[in-house]
This record gives sequence, C-alpha cells and structure tokens, in this order.
Amino acid sequence: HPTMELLLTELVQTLLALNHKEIHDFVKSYKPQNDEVGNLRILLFGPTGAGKSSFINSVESVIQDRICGRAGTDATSAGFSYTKKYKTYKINKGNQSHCSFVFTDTRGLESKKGVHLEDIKLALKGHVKEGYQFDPERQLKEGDDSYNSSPSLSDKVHVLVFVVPANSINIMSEDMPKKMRDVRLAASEMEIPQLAILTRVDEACSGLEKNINKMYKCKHLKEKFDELHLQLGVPKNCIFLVKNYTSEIDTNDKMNAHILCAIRRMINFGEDFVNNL
Ligand SMILES: Nc1nc2c(ncn2[C@@H]2O[C@H](COP(=O)(O)OP(=O)(O)OP(=O)(O)O)[C@@H](O)[C@H]2O)c(=O)[nH]1
Ligand SMILES: [Mg+2]
Repeated sequence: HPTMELLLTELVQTLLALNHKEIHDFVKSYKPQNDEVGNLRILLFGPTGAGKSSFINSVESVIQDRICGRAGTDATSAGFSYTKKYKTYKINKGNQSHCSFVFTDTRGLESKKGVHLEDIKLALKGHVKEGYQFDPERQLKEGDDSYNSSPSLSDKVHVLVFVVPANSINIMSEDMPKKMRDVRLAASEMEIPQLAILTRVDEACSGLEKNINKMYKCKHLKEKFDELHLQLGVPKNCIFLVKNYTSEIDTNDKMNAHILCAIRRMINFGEDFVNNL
C-alpha cells in the first residue's frame, strides 16, 4: 500500500539514529520565523477517550526523554469527557525553557452531547480564553468573560489535529465523523492546516508491545486508516499512527520515532501557515 510504504520509509529514516536525533533537535529548537507568533498553537480535537491528553504527555515524554504526565487522562470511558477545560500546554524542555509550539487540549466529542462544535470553531479563531469551561448546554458567546474579542496571532490556532482512536473508530456514534468533518470544513475555510492521528493502535493490533513497527503491516489498522481517510477527507499522508506512552516505564527510540514524525509534520504545516498569513 503506497501510503503505508511512504510512512514506513519515513519511519525507517527516522529510526536511523542520526536522523532520529536530527528530528528531535529540530523539534526542540524550532522557532517560528514570523515574530508575531510567540508559539505555534496546535489544537487537539476528537472523541472522548481518544488519547488527546495522552498525546500531549507523549510529546513531552519524547522531548524530556522520560515519562511525563501533566495533562490529566482517564481510563474509565464513562462516556463523557475527562478534560473539561480549554487548556494550553507548553512543552517543557528542561532548564525552565519551553518548545516554541504549544498544544491546546479540548473537551472531547461525546456520544450524547460533548463539546459544542461552535466553541471549537471559536477556538480556531482565537476567541476562547484560557481556562474556559466547555459547556455542552451552552456555547460561548461574545460578551462572556471567557470570550476573547481581540485575539492576537498567538491566540489563534495554527494547526488542527484530529485525534481518533483506532480501537473504536467503527463504534464512534454515527454523527461523530460528521461533527469532525464539520469542524474540518470550518478550519479549511480559515485555511488552517489539518492532520489526524490514529491513536491506541496497540489495542487494534496485537503484538505491538514487542515491535511497534509491526503496525505498518497490520491489515486491521490499514482498514481503520482508510476508513478515517474517507470519513474525514484528510489526505492519507497527513494521517499518523500513534501509540501513546501510557503503560511504559521508560521512553524508547522506536516509539519516540513515531511521535516525532507526527510532531515534525505539525510544525512544518503550522510554520507554512503562519508564514503565509
Ligand atoms: N493502550 C493505549 N491506551 C491509550 C493510548 N492513548 C491513550 N490511551 C488511554 O486511553 C484513555 C483515555 O486517554 P485520554 O488521553 O484521557 O483521552 P482524551 O482524548 O484526552 O479524552 P477526554 O479528555 O475524555 O476527551 C487513558 O486511559 C489512556 O491511558 C494508546 O495509544 N494506547
Ligand atoms: Mg483529555
């Protein structure tokens, strides 16, 4: 399968120790060329339990080379989102300095209600203030305390990342793909670049704990990958397979490589976007 091969090639390259270090250095030392943008803002959006908060922790784990877990995660899958606030995470790179990209964590889509799509669209435009408590019953309105009426370039979202779990993509309630597509179209309108990560791949394909690279050969995952491509409409080369750091005690190069590939692409897309503004 050409796209899988493409991803695999990218991965093999990444696995070459030198390149791996190079991408790590690139990600760590990246600075937006456009000085109006303090940090590149990457917003994570998707169903509850998909691994949005876990991905933030995974990225920090890769950068710090140890397991990190600042963003709260939850395993109960009670059907409602564990993350309830609009919260931005800077990625600590040691010595009290931070990477020049930040992740915005959001409340997930839930089978019944979940986050208001209009709130996400406002967030894309930078209208949502830090700490805003998402309320499924009521969307944020101009004049509210949490409404930022004059967003700076740094408040706006520069990359939108859909986070979708590989284990349950077919049990996502029928309107979830529709909701994600709705947000995608709004982002496209604003010309915000979009990517998707298919997470929890280890639950959709067995044996990955021994060799994570096996995921590129897994037929079941390939189906999930194609399904996501068709449902969202995101190009295949913008969908990354990710296993988050959730049960591991230490980081390892192979897992780091997948996560780094995804972040590098997020940075490149975001950089192109802010340079073209
Ligand atoms: N096996 C496995 N579990 C994962 C992976 N990513 C996340 N999880 C687990 O999935 C559960 C939900 O993860 P979260 O990161 O809280 O998901 P979320 O998208 O932030 O969910 P909400 O905040 O509820 O919207 C947690 O128990 C994680 O440990 C993964 O790649 N593999
Ligand atoms: Mg969360």
